[in-house]
Amino acid sequence: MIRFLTSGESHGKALAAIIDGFPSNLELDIDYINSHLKRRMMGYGRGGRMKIETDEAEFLSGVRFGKTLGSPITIMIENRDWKNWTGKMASGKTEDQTEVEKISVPRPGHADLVGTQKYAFDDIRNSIERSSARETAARVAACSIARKFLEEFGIKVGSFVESIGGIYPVDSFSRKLFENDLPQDFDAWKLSALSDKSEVRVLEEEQEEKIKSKIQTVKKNGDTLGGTFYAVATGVPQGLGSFVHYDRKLSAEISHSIMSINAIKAMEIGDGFRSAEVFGSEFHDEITLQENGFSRKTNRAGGIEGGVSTGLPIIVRAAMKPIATLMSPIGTVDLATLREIQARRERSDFTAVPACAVIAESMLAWSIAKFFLEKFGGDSIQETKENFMNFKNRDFKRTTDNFSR
Ligand code: EPS
Repeated sequence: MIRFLTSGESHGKALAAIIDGFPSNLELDIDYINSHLKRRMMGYGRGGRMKIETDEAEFLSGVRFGKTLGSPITIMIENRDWKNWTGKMASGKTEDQTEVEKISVPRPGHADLVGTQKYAFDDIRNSIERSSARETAARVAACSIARKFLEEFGIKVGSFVESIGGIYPVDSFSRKLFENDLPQDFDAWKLSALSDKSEVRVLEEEQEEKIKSKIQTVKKNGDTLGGTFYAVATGVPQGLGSFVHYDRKLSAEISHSIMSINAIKAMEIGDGFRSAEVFGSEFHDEITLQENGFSRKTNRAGGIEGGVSTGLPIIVRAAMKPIATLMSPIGTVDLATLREIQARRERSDFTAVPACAVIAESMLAWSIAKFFLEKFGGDSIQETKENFMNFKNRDFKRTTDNFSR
């Protein structure tokens, strides 16, 4: 079983991740991880922090001469902003601690108040630091290993932004995904390559311009925007996950991963919400026979039936709420004076939907890798490959042999 933990505060010295359970001999270099960290930092509408950070990962353990050892992998990412925060984020009992201004005004929509109530803090800064989406840099680094692992089996993960601030594309690409109306050579990387070209990671130029101008207005007004995006995985074999238990359903595993991302308020798999409105005959994907296996005419199920992958692309859509830090703040209560006042202003992003889509790709890769390794196992990548090929070569025959014709 693979697992990972992250640690680190937003303005602390560094972020770290410990990743455990990947087989040995997986080729892994730091540039690969850094390339995904870079994608997470992009996006029109980010705040001043992104000018300070140029995230670079470093291996502290688990990798030797460019290959995994099978032992826990530790990755560290330094916070370049730390040098500006050493006093305010000191771990020792420093004498000037009393001079550090304590925050007593919680921002609505952030973890400020709930965190302060929960952990009995006397300074909201203590909540802000770990609840910040800065933590997702460590996740993207950790999940890059899952991504690289999946690549070995032809599984590709990508994403695109569907909307920001309610501005949707004219031509919905998601319909093409659901109707299986895709070019023969379609894969998730091609989708990401297209969206990565856009500063807001959308697929339409005209939509990009409209979104950028809305972000500019929002900046002027001291407001923020959320949005929706898709994360897609192609090349996933049939048979990952199971219907036998709630925690073995691939859909449940993926939902957990996506809903764990900061500021995500909703998600669906395939054409999930629309499924509630249409006839069964309009929704369910007809089964077809292909040369060496089964397929589906359409993919409204988003690649998962009964908690098990069907072999078609896995399609996830999620909604991110607007950033909770507002330059034109809304009402809150000062915990020190118990007066109702306006929330604090704090440096932040105006929108982070493009980055969030990259984080969702990463978490999707993690969930798929987790269930893939559960099915195929292996202590070394060679062993995993043997197990996988054995399954793949016999997949169709195994099913059909059981039926007499
Ligand atoms: C964040 C606030 C901003 C963001 C940060 C998430 O940081 P700061 O408070 O330092 O200006 O830039 O995101 C990142 C640092 C990052 O790497 O994504 C928040 O409050 O969640």
